[in-house]
This record gives sequence, C-alpha cells and structure tokens, in this order.
Amino acid sequence: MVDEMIYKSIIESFLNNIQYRNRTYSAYGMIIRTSHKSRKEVQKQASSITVPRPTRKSPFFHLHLREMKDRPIIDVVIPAFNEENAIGNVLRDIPMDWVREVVVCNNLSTDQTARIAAEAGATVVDAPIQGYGNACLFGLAHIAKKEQHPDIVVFLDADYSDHPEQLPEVVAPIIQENFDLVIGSRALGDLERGAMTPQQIFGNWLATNLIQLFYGYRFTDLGPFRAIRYDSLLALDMKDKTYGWTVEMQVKAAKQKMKCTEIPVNYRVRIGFSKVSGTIKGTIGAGQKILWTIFKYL
Ligand SMILES: Nc1nc2c(ncn2[C@@H]2O[C@H](COP(=O)(O)OP(=O)(O)OP(=O)(O)O)[C@@H](O)[C@H]2O)c(=O)[nH]1
Ligand SMILES: [Mg+2]
Repeated sequence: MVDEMIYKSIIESFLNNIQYRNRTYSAYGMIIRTSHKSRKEVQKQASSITVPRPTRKSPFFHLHLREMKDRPIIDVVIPAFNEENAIGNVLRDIPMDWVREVVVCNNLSTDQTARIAAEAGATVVDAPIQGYGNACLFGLAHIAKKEQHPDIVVFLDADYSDHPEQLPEVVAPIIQENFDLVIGSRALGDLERGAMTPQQIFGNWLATNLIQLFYGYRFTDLGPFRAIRYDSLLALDMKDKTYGWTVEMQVKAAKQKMKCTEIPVNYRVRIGFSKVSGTIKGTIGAGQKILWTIFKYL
C-alpha cells in the first residue's frame, strides 16, 4: 500500500514535470530557494533594464560599463564540437549590445566550426581535449587572462537548440535582483517537439529531484543556457571535464547556498547531428556522470 502510494506520487511528480508550464511548485513541499516567474514577468523585467549600447571598438568600452550602474560586462562561452551548420546562426542571434566577448571553445572540431565562428566575430579558443566541461574550462581560462574580468558569464550551446536572443532574460535576475546563478529552464519554456528525447526529460526530472532531496534546492532543468556572476563562478571552482559540468554548477551553488533562480527558455530541435542525447552510448554516459556528480558532492 505504502509502496503503491510512493509509486503514484513519483509518477504524478514526473507527469507534473513534463507539463512544462504554469506549474505549482508548492506541490513539491520542499525548501524552495529557487524562485520561478512567469515568462511575461521575466520579459518585462528584462526589457526594463538599461543595457550598454557600446561599440566594441571604443577604447573606453570597459570604462563606460564600469562607470554606469546596471551596465555589467557580460562574456559568453559556447562549447562547440563540429557545429559548422549551427554556429553561425547562434552567433548571429546573440544580442551583441549586451555582450563584450563571445568565446567559442572549439573542441577538436574537424569541420569549419572554428573558421565560421572567427569570421562571425567570436574569439575562438581551441580546447585540445574532448569533453563539454573541458571546452568550458578552456573558455574560462581565456577569460581569466583578461585584464578586465566580466561581471557575468553566460553559457549556451553551439547547436542552435537554445534561443540566444533570450540572453537579456537570462541575465536579468543577476542584474536586477542580485542572483548568483540563473538557469534557463527548458521545462518552463516552450519545447519544440523532438528537441529533447524522453530519456533526457526523464534524466533531468530525476537529477533535479535528487538535487532537491539531497541539497534542498528546487531546479526544474540542467539546461545549458545559463548565466552566473563571475565571482560566484570562481567560488564554485568548477572541475568537471565532460557532461557533469551543468549539474556540478547547480549542486555546488546549492551547497554554497548561493542565490539561484530559473527563467523559462525555449528550446528547438538542434541543427546537425546529435552527439549525446541521440545516441545510446551518449545518453547512458551522460546519465551516469550526472548521477555520480550529484552524489559525489554530498
Ligand atoms: N558531444 C560533445 N559536445 C561537445 C563537446 N565539446 C563541446 N561540445 C558542444 O557542447 C554542446 C552540447 O552538446 P550536444 O551534442 O548538443 O549535446 P546534447 O544537447 O545533450 O545532445 P544533442 O543536441 O542531441 O546532440 C554542443 O554545442 C556541442 O557542440 C564534446 O567533446 N562532445
Ligand atoms: Mg544539443
């Protein structure tokens, strides 16, 4: 009987999670340090921010940003492995008036990814070791060398699944409400049919519920599109070299009691060939890594 009730509540919770919108988080009845807002609220908040309209050529670019309140320096990190058909679209859609530098972390691509990214104005950093986390670490090493560190780092994927034009919405809670970490949640936004596999949806549900259970933080996704204050990112001391990267960030942020939130982001079917979620090996490998990472930091 008890088993049946537990089973029912797990199924209900899972179904709640795949309804993707307007969910009542009080249903989970756990500590909710993450806060969720409706898309309208988020868009309104983002549109009310005064953002820099700098020309990147200006020698006083940083000075302007520093001097003016609410004008943070934002750098974007994009891990990319053989994304020649997608990377140009991603770079085109990033609202560059919000961003100082876009760092494409080219992870041993054998196609034209690096050339296309450079031609589109991004800084291309070569990550000579395969792995999502590795690519991000190389991108961050490049940023760390800069004289002027950013205030915020935004991560997003190179396969054009994310909607880069939502960047202002993703950074808004950091700028306006002093959050440390903002996760772009695909579970709260519009998900194009087929953009995520059922295994991915289930994996995210499981991982976020385990984080809630063990760390007391309520997330709904481990999505790649996210923003974090640079000093908070340094405090996390990120280590993961593969697909534990996103979950490591969330688990460590929860452990350090950082101020975290989520905003709804849209997600579409990727351009190009699936490398992780579309393959059995990739799905099992990423799943294992994610679960292992959750338990590792307990
Ligand atoms: N698979 C893989 N992706 C990498 C690597 N380095 C960087 N990436 C990039 O990391 C991002 C996420 O990888 P994806 O292959 O899109 O993973 P996914 O979104 O889980 O699954 P699919 O989009 O279905 O393949 C993409 O921008 C990749 O180009 C790497 O070593 N392996
Ligand atoms: Mg992808």
